[in-house]
Amino acid sequence: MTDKTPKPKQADDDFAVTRRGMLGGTATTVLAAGTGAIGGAATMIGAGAVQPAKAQGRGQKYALDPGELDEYYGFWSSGQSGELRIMGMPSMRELMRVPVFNRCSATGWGQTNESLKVMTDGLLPETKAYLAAHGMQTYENGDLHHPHMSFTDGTYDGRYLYMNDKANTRVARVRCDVMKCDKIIEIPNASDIHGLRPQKFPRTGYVFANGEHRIPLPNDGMVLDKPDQYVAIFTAIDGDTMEVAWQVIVDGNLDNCDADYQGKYAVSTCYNSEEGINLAEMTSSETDWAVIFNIKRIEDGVAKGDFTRHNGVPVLDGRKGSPYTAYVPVPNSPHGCNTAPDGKHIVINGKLSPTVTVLDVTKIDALFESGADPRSCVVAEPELGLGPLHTAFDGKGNCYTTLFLDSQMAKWNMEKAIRRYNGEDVDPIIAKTDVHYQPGHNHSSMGETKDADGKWLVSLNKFSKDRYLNVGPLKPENEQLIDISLDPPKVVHDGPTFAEPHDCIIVHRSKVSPASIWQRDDPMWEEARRQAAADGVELEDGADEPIRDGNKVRVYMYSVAPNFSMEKFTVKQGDEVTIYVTNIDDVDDLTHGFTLGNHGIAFEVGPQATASVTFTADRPGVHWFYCQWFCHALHMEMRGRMIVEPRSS
Ligand code: K7E
Ligand code: CUA
Repeated sequence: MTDKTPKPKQADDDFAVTRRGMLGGTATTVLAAGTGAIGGAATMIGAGAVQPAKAQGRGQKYALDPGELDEYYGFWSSGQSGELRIMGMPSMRELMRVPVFNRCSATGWGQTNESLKVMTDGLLPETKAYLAAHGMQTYENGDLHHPHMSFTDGTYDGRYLYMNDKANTRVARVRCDVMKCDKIIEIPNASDIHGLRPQKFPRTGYVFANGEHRIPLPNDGMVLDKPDQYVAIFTAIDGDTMEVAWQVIVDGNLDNCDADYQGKYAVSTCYNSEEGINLAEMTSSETDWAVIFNIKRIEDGVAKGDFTRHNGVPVLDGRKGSPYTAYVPVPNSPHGCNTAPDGKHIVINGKLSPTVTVLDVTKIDALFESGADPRSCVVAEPELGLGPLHTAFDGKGNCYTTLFLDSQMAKWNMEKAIRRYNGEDVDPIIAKTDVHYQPGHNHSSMGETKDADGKWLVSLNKFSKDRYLNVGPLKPENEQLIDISLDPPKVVHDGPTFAEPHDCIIVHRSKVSPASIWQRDDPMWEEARRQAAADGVELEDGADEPIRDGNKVRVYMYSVAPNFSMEKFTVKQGDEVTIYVTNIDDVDDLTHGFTLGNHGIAFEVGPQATASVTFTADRPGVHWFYCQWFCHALHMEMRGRMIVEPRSS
C-alpha cells in the first residue's frame, strides 16, 4: 500500500463494518438473547463492543464483488426522461434503460416500424390527426412516474410492468420476458395520468390509473372557462388486453392510488376538494379525501348499463353520494397511498399535514351502507413530521414514511399508531433517519407485496445539493440506500440519478426471468413477417436484391457477425425504402445495429430479432450503413453501401 491519502470517513467506516461481518453477526445474535448476555458479548467481540453502532450488527452487504450478481431487480421510473430503468439492488448499479415514451438514439425506439406501431396503435384518433398535421407520428416525450409489476395472489408474478405518462395521458406496458415495451395506450376522457397501481388480488387484472387534472367531459371546446363543470376521471385498464374497461367520474383532483389485498377496493388520494383551479383555491379547505372505489359495484353498474359512453368507454358517475365510491375525509392535500403487506391497512400520506391517515380495509364494507360515518374506517393518524409523501413497509409491522420538508425517513410502528389513536400514551415513532435531501418516494424490497422482506429501503431524494462534484446548474438527484435490517435504519450508499426517477420497485430476482435471446416467432415483428411472406421472402434468409413495388422498395437483409448479407443495395431517388434487418446470430449478448449515415437512422437488432425502418431515399449518391453495436473483432468492418440513383430528368 503506497497510497497514504486519507480516505473519507464514511468509506473507512463502512469498510471496517464489512470486514467485521462475522463478528458483528455474532454480536447481534447474542444481544437478541437478552440484556443479561451483553456483558458476555462485550467480552467476546472485544473492541466492537465499545462502539454501540457496530454492536447492533454489521448490516447487510451492499457493495458487491466484481462479477457478483444482485439479489434484486430494481425497476425505476425516469420522470421526464420517459424511459424505464433497470437497476441491480442493493448495489444500485444501473443495468439497462428501456425506452418507453421517449425517442431513443441507441435502440431506434420511436423510429423503427416495430416501436412506432407500439407508440401509435393506442393513440386516440384526434391525437393521431393532431400529430399528423404537425408532421409527427407519435409523441416523443413522456413523464413516467410510477412503474409497477403485475401481481398474482398478492405478489409479483414477473409477467409485465405497467407505467404512466403524466405528460400525454398514457399508460404503457413492458414485457418482462424481453424487457421491451409492447403496448402504449392513450386514456380517453382523462387528463394527465398520474397515480397508477395494478390490482394485487386475485391477479392483475385491472391496472388502476388516476387522471390528475380536471377537464370538461367531453373536452371539445363547448365548455371552456367553467371549472365547476370540469371532472377528474379514475380509469380501470384490463392489464391483459390493455383496453380501458371502465372509468369513474370523481369529485376533486386524483393523485396517487393503490389496491387492497382482497380484490374488493381501490383507493385514491384526492386533493382539491375545493375544486379550485389555482393554488390558493386548491389548498384553502382543511380536509380532502381518500376516495374508495367499490370494484364489484362498479362492475355491476357497467353490467346493468348505469353509465354514459364517451370515446367508446363506459363512464360511471362516482361523485359524492354515488353507490360506487366512498369519500373518507382526510387532512388537506394527501399525496401517497400505500397498502401495507399486512393485507389490512392502507396509509394515506398527508403532504400538507404532518400526519398520515391509516384506513382499515375490514371496516370499508360498512362505509357503503347508508348513514355510515365516512371516517369510521380510520384507525390511526400518527403525526410524523413535515411533508409526509410516501410510505413503505418492512413486513414486520413497521412503516417508513418520507418527510419531504424535514429531509427524513420516519420509521413508525403500525400497532403502536393504532393504540395511540385509541388513547394510549405510546409513541409510534421508532426512528428518524436523515436523508439528503427532500425525499419524494421511497420503496422497500418487495414492500408493496405480501412478501415484503424488510431488508432494503431506497429513498428517492429530489435534491443532491452538495453530495457530488458540481456538474453545473443542472444537478443530479440523489437516491440513498438504507439498511432497514438495522435499528435504527442506516443510510449506507448514495447514487446520483438523471431526470427524474419518481418512483421504483424492488423485486426479488426469483420473480423475474428474462430471456437471453429473442424467439423468432415473437409478435414484436409480426408485420415484417407478414410483409416478407407476401414478398416470398424468409426474414432470416434475406433477399439478394431489393424488392420493388412501384416507388416502394423493400430491402431484406440479415446480419451475422461481422457481416450484413448485402454489401450494397441500389434504390432510386424518391423511393420509399423499408429496410428489414434480421439478426441470425443466436448467441447471448450478440446485438447488432444498423446505422444509415446522414439519414438520421439507427436501430438495434437483438439476437434472433428482426427490426425495420422506413424512410424516403432522397439524397442521390453513395451512403454507407454500418453496425453500431460492438459485435465482433471485425465490428468496425461490418458495413455496406446504399446507392441512390439520381431521379431521371
Ligand atoms: Cu411526485 Cu408518485 Cu408523481 Cu409522489 S409522485 S413525490
Ligand atoms: Cu454487428 Cu457490430
